[in-house]
Amino acid sequence: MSEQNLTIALSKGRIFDETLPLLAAAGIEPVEDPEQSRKLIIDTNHADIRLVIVRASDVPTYVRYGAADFGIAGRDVLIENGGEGLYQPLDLQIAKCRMMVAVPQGFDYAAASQPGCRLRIATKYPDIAAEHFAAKGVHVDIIKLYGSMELAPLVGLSDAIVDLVSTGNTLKANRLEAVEHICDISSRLVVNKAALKVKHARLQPIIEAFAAAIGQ
Ligand code: PRT
Ligand code: MG
Repeated sequence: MSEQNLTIALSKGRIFDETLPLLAAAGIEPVEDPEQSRKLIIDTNHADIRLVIVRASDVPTYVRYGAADFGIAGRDVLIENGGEGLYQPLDLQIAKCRMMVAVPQGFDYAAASQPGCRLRIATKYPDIAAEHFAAKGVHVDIIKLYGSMELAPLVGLSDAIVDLVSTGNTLKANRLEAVEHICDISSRLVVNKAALKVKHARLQPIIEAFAAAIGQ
């Protein structure tokens, strides 16, 4: 009986907000708003479906180990922290943004990023950054940060940053400009592979409702 309960891993904020309409399309409604509650386990209108609220970058871990049956994670997190071992049936087209290189306004990035040049890059995404610059033949010293990347070039920690940009307001407020597009990012449905088999009858209608809600 109990193995037919469902646990869904979500992060607070934009992913939670943009997931609500998809959950609603599958008939699932959280009984509490995680922004208002300190609870990390949120019940839903179904006695056997619950949400667990975790850090965005921890969603794949909860799902991989089966602590959650499925979750929603940004492509940035899946590339950088690993989507291996997870079934990824749908790109949900939510929490969309772009992975960009940004520099202080006026910095001559074209000259500084010629093949053979060396740049200091601050980022939360060292693997994505390393791969991008390796493909350009630019040498990089990568400085791993956990947040507020925009500060690094302003105080001389790095020449440039690799970070997510959506409106561009954060860059603008810090007198930075995006100079290169690395890739588009959106969030994906990630499902535990064992759960997909054992709980197929429960999971399949939810996956189908999500797909229908995004027009796929
Ligand atoms: O915040 P926390 O450190 O807990 O974790 P997180 O930043 O990984 O989580 P969260 O909830 O902020 O983001 C979850 C997911 O949303 C990310 O993994 C991305 O896939 C996606 N997403 C979409 C974004 C953005 N847009 C975004 N704009 N994640 C972060 N940002 C940040 C960006 O890093 C920058 O600091 O917002 C700032 C830029 O925004 P604009 O609108 O000023 O350009
Ligand atoms: Mg954040």
